[in-house]
Amino acid sequence: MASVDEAPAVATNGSNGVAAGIPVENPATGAVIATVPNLSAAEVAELAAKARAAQAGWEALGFEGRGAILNRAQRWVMDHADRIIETIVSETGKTYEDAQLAEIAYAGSAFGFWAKHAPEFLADERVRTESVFVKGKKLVVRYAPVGLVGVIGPWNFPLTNSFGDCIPALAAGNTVILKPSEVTPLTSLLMAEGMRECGIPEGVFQVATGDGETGGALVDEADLIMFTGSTKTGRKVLARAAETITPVQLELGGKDPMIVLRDADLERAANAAAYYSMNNGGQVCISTERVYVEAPVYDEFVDKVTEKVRGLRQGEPTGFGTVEVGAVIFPPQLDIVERHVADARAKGATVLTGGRAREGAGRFYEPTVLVGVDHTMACMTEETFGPTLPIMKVADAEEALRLANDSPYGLQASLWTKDTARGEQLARRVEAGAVTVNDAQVNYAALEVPMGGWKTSGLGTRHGAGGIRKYTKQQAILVTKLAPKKDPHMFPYSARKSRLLGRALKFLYGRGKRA
Ligand code: TXE
Repeated sequence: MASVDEAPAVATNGSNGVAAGIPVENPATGAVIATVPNLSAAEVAELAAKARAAQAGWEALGFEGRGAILNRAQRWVMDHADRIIETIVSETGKTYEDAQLAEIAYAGSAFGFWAKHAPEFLADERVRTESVFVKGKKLVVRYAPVGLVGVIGPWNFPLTNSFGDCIPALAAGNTVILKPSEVTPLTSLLMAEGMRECGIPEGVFQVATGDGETGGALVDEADLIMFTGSTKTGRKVLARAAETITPVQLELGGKDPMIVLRDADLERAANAAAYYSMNNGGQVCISTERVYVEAPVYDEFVDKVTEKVRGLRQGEPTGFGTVEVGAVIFPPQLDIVERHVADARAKGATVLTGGRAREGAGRFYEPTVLVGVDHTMACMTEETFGPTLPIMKVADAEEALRLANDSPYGLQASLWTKDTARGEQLARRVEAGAVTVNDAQVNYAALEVPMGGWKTSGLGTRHGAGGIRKYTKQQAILVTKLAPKKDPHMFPYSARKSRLLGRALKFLYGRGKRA
């Protein structure tokens, strides 16, 4: 298990002396706050051996035994919420509110949800077959844990997106190695401490701090990989997993469109546009990244949004209520945001507010509203993942839908209209894994419904029954109790038996009605 050296930061060698440590920075101040080991492939293999040794015992605890530990962890998160929030804020520079609402609330609810629903989602299923050849036999489908799950996480939500995916994997009876982003490893290490305090057996949950190579080594060791991050790295993970035929689940980038129709509640839509594009500094996989507004309400909507975004406070978060928009977590992300805004400006877009990096300590980009944009601009087609909101005027809903679907991504989308029945119909024409009407992002809190991307936004889903079954192998069990010494289809073959079977098949399926 990796551990953390608190500041003063010094290079920390992995136990094999293979790789140097990774400094962890507070993006809101620029200060280095800790250094964590950069685990080598050999060290990841050691963790994997420990995990494999622990798996059978963990599985044998059953849903009840595992659920008891997960429920204890739920209480632990609530009891230590302040410390967890401080840790998240220190390594991300996000606001206290972003850490509380999107991370503490999520972890709290997820521990309870999976402890409660794992037994139901993974219960043995008795199956009745339509096949006359198998009638009378007992058929059972069961869900067995895959064994060792490797979770590779990003930096935008160190608790929700990295640790959150470990919870259902553990509930299903797997052991887990979490490879957090090298940018934000401290929250995962804190959660490992919490899980130990809650009585999780040695080796069941481990954290492998390190960079992309550590992640690659985990792909080689695990029985299944749950990856959240960029589409580019997701492709690399898939390719590497192909070497060992390891299944991979991917939650990748997005370019979520917001479609504002002429009959929308403009005040609510404008508040939502400001919030869902700027919360977490716009570093949300399901952030509102582009807006299409029907011409008759375009000017009013733009005015409202611009006024709201202009009023947002930004800077180092020092407590609840201090700022609305925090730091840019990942250093190269600032370059991407700057490139998208510069590209838009060069092609004729107008910046109504923001439009530059903030000067002074820390890494910040001003909350930005862009208009006069179109699909020749990167800000409308590539994931920006920053506090920017490009707004485009469209003639009607048809044009908005066409442009919304003109993207390699398909994670989420939102539609804004008072005619909710029409909104629901239009939602079905959007190519995205989730579509919200008069809302955005909050579907993530409904752990009952699947969350996952279409197109290049991902493979598989989290949440819902599928969100835990993906961590299992299905096994079909057939049991024959009463049977003759020999079934009619067994050897020897005879022309008479085959003629009879032919007639029986014609009777059964000849008119297509019994299919
Ligand atoms: O992600 P990476 P980055 C998007 C966002 C951002 C971009 C890049 O657009 O600009 O991704 O972010 C590990 N084998 N999102 O560079 O590289 C890495 O160490 C195995 C969307 O941080 O995908 C980290 O733990 N693992 C997103 C994790 O992969 C490897 C959230 C993610 O890193 C690896 C964050 C390799 N070869 C960014 N290389 C979302 N969907 O929410 C790196 N890693």
